[in-house]
Amino acid sequence: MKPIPIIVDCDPGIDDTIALLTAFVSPELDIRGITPVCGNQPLERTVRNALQVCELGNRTDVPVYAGCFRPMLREPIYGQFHGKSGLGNTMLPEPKKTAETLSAVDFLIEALSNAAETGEKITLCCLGPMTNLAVALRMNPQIAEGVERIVMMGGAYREAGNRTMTSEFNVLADPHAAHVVFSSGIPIVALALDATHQVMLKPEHVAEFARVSGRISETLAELMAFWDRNDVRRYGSRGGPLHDPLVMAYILAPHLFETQKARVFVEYESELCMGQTIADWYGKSGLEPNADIVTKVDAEGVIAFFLARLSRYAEEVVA
Ligand SMILES: [Ca+2]
Repeated sequence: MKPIPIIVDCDPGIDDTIALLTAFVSPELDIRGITPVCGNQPLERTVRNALQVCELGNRTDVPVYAGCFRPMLREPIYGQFHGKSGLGNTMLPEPKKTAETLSAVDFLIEALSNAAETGEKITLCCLGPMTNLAVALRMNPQIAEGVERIVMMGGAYREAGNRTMTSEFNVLADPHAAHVVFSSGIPIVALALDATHQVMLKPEHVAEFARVSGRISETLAELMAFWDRNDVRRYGSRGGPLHDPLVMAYILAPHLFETQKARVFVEYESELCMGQTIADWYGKSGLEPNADIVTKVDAEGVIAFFLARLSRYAEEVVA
């Protein structure tokens, strides 16, 4: 089977890093580029982190294109759970290469325009605020034709928010961008907190990952240990929700997920509910669904999936 062409739009980020490390050893995926954006950290940092993760994963062949410096309209808010550098306290190898000269927005326009022409459409993996894609869509709406689908981590539907009472970080960080993307007509699979809170990366899992992941085991264990929210009251157990990596699991092992169609709206005006994602499950709006929202995840299956993938670093198999 021909590998699935993907672009990873992200803001690394500990969980972005686990997602990238998984994609790097998945020959089913053809990674056309990584497009870091201002999100968990300022752009300079997310770009540097992306380059470092490529170095760690031995995938310096994957081009990195620097994205937007700021959200479309809001002030940047940055993440709270990724430590000072965005990668906890973990020291990653110095990047030997630099980002491409082409910007992420120009790269998205170029790659997706080509894809629209050739018919070889690209899957977009969105692991951060969706500023890059929204700006690209505003500059050239036709690029929507080059997108196979968007598989995104973001939003909170039946679940409460994580950054505010109502809102999840990626959408809150740039709600205007999320609104543009959800209004684009592109098919969207949404992995919101409703899904990611079902998959807790617990301390016993971390030990298991450290045991199987060969040459990256020390780094991975350190990153994962930093991810422990230690908030049993909120999550029902120790550990941290495995947000961004679920995007890769969804693409590679969709049988582990259940979805429900809905029309999604993004609140970008209210002060109280800024960044809230609202799902019209029952056709109240009279509008067609624009997203498949993941409602149920086989958590054990997903953890086993990631263990199997990341153990490839022990075999030194690189895609
Ligand atoms: Ca992220």
